[in-house]
Amino acid sequence: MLGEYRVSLIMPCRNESAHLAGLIDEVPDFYDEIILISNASTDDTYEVAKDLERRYPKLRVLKDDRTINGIGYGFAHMTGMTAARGDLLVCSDCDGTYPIGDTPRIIEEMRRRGLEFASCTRYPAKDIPLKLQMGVRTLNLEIALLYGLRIRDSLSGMWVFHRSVVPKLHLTEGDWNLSPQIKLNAHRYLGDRFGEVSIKQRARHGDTKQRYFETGMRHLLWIARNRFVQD
Ligand SMILES: Nc1nc2c(ncn2[C@@H]2O[C@H](COP(=O)(O)OP(=O)(O)OP(=O)(O)O)[C@@H](O)[C@H]2O)c(=O)[nH]1
Ligand SMILES: [Mg+2]
Repeated sequence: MLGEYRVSLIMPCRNESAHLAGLIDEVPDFYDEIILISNASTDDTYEVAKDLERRYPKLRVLKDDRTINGIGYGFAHMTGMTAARGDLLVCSDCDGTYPIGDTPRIIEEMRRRGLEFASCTRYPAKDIPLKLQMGVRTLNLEIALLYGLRIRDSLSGMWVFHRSVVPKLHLTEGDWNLSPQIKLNAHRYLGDRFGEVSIKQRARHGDTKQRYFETGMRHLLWIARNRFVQD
């Protein structure tokens, strides 16, 4: 609990079995439930998570193996949001990069600024590789030009929001494009009640499997197409 709020942590995971136990062990006590959604894992992520579920009463392990071009990040998040029972939802990667312990500070800032949805921005940051920074900046610029929305981190994977907001977000994207979609729709449907809150990213547990260039190009095209199909 945080004040009057029950808090759910939602984390999609694919092939993260090696560090799941450490990650779950470090989840702060204020979370009332932890929802892990394995998606098309080819290692023993699901089995390891199910084993942890027996030891951690707050942990709920789900499976959603739907994919688009091999990716199911968006499907996993949507499944997690539907299953969540908390008043406040915190979505994050399960690779240790996002500071899930910062939620009390983030909620305090949301309260102060009257936000219903906070996207947690990693930028400006000096320690993120330049090629990733350039990719995110390019997408930020595209969003500013096409949608008139000035945003610092179009690809942040950590969001904090009230559960009542979920139906207003009109999420549909099952692949990585859920990430820009959730921010664009939050801005579109919530207006000033959407905002960014600063966080500091940490080093990833395990090796990355992300295809940065390919994923970036898919985002670039999706953001443009979405602008012209949405009205
Ligand atoms: N459900 C689902 N989750 C995925 C998929 N690919 C990766 N994930 C998970 O989604 C989160 C984000 O994926 P990452 O591989 O960390 O991608 P990234 O954050 O863009 O890149 P790095 O952190 O630099 O590797 C992680 O928790 C992954 O385990 C997928 O296709 N489906
Ligand atoms: Mg990550």
